[in-house]
Amino acid sequence: MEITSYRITPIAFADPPLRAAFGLHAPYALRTIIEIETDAGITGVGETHGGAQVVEDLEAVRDLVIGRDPYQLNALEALIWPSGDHTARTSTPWTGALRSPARTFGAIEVACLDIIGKATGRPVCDLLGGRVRDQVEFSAYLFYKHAGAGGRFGFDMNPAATGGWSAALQQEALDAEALVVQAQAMVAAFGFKSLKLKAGVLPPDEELRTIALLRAAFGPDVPLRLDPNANWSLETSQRCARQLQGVLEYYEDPVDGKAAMAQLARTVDLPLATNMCCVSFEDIVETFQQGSVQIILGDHHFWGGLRATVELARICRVWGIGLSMHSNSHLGISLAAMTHLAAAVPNLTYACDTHYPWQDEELIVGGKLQFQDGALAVPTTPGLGVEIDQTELARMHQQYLDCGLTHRNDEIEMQKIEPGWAAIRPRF
Ligand code: GKR
Ligand code: MG
Repeated sequence: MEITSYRITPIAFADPPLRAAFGLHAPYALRTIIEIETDAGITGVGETHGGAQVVEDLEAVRDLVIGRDPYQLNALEALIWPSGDHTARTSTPWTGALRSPARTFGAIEVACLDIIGKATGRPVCDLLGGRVRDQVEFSAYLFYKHAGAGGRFGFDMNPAATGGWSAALQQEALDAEALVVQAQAMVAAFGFKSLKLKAGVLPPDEELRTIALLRAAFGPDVPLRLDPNANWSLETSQRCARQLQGVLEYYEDPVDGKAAMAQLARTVDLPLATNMCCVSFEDIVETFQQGSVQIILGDHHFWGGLRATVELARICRVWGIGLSMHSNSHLGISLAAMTHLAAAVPNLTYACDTHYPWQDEELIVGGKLQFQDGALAVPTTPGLGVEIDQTELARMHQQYLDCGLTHRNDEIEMQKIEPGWAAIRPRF
């Protein structure tokens, strides 16, 4: 089989004004869609991070992809990997310094696995060794936020006119009480059984109060996670840990960097997790030797694809490190890939992160994937099990062109509502 066409389409979709350590989400989130066609008439799809640099990286390997056999992933990886600068890392504040060839190859690999699955009549999880579970559990991802749901019309909608999750999607949530209302709406709509709070936004005591109210509202059987995205000093992290001990399932990236996380690990009795200080295979030795974390949030979008993340899982298993899954704003192609991956990794025992409930738009045929009791059923159809609605893809591409955003910059967005705001870390 031979790859005959390679299409890269940048898209934008409405994203609510969510807050994190880095500032404020823009009214649109950016992603990139990959479509690979073969001479067998089979097309595979993939989804990855968005923006001009991502598109440029994917376009740079066009000649390496065209004419290749999609089954020969090792050869393709060996070609793509050295094509990028090995020492230069693409740095995003929310995930740390990433290897851009890993991201580029990962996106192409997913599309190739979709092709192989369709050609062999097998779901992608079967190509990763087969499912160990039929349902993949996801966690509620809670954000402090401003009013509105993003996009052009988000700020004009009236929350009182809609109900349930649609209202919560619009509603401001800038204190502990409002966050609990958001959590209740999300759990009622999607059935999630664990909760993650995006922290590093409000003064730490308010975030601790939020955790206390969540615990009171949901009880001790609902695991809670807290992620300040390295916006707390070591002292703040230690002080807060004393109150979070016995309450959190894990404490995600309170401080910045492997060394500070290791120092924290020595003084607190809470499992530490990361998607910031260990984001590539090159980080593993130092992270594990220093004892910086007990859990890694894997993500096939930057670890180098689905197969690479399966390899990461085995390394974690050998070292006794737990595995969870990271997410950024994304649509259904990514969610389908995450679900196949989670289905095939025995030691992915934590409910996966997903931003998906925050996205109202979708470009897969049939509309949004549906959670049942906080979980997604692992697809049984060939490939990823999702197809692109070309009309929606074209619309979201136009939205990308019209919105004028070429990369995510939460600091600039924050300055629009708070002039002079700077993304200083640690803030607290
Ligand atoms: O979307 O603001 C956000 C999150 O903070 C995201 O950028 C992070 O990558 O979800 C993330 C995390 O650190 O877990
Ligand atoms: Mg995180």
